[in-house]
Amino acid sequence: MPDDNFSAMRQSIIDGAPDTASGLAQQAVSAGIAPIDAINHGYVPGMHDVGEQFAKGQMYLPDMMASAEAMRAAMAVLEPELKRLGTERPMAGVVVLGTTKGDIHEIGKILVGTLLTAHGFRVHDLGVDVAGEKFAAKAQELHADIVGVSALLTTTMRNQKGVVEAIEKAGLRSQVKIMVGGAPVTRRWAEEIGADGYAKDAMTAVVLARELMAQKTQIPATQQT
Ligand code: HCB
Repeated sequence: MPDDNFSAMRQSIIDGAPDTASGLAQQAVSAGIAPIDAINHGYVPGMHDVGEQFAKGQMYLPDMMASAEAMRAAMAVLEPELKRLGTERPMAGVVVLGTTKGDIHEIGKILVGTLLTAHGFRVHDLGVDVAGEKFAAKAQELHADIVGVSALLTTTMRNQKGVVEAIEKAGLRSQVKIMVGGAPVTRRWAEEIGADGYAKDAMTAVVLARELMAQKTQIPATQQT
């Protein structure tokens, strides 16, 4: 796809224009463009520009909300395409996903869920503003392999630790792998709170989820003959 189209996608997010964002996504699908390329090269860079402009005081909250709306409009077109790919694959594992307590950012989490689904994972999305106990209860109910926790605010990333603790408290820690992500989150933070891994973006989350599944099925060296 020409770079012009990716630029137009990016601009549709900056402009907070849902109709344009969705129209461009439809064009991309009709042209046989991989949805993940449209997301990675078009729409996500637009969200990053919006974040930077907001941080510099060049954009206000209603603009940021309009941009989020445009992102959702594009995702509504691209998500079914990505999910269709997932149904053609064997089940890779069960993932419970959510944004941590106090935090309503959901775009990144939705993207992670969509890509995991596209790669054969069965994903249960708990939504936003989710307490640790709720993650633990759902993980128990679904016999989840992995819990994925998103946090976009420096004030809410500490609640990721609360999720790790809730899973420990529920006695599930040996069965459930925990991965964390979100703009302020780092690998170091993941280690500090006792999570099993950190992913910087949705595709890395898929790679990490596969690694965590492989770790789960590995026989500990002490039990090998
Ligand atoms: Co929001 N917001 N926001 N916001 N927001 C951020 C996050 C700031 C960085 C903007 C800034 O100042 N530069 C900032 C946080 C500063 C900080 O804490 N250090 C901020 C702020 C301050 C706020 C409010 C407090 C503003 C206010 O009210 N004054 C408020 C908080 C409300 C709350 O949560 N309690 C707020 C509100 C909003 C909305 C509602 C307007 C809107 C969210 C709409 C929605 O999601 N439905 C919004 C948005 C859109 C943003 C920015 C612009 C974009 C976030 C986004 O969608 N990024 C963001 C700026 C930024 O992040 N640069 C800004 C795109 C996605 C694709 O990236 O990082 O979310 P991602 O996800 C990646 C990656 O991290 C990873 O994979 C994803 C896909 O590639 N990943 C995981 C994510 N979760 C994972 C979990 C895993 O297990 C594994 C990988």
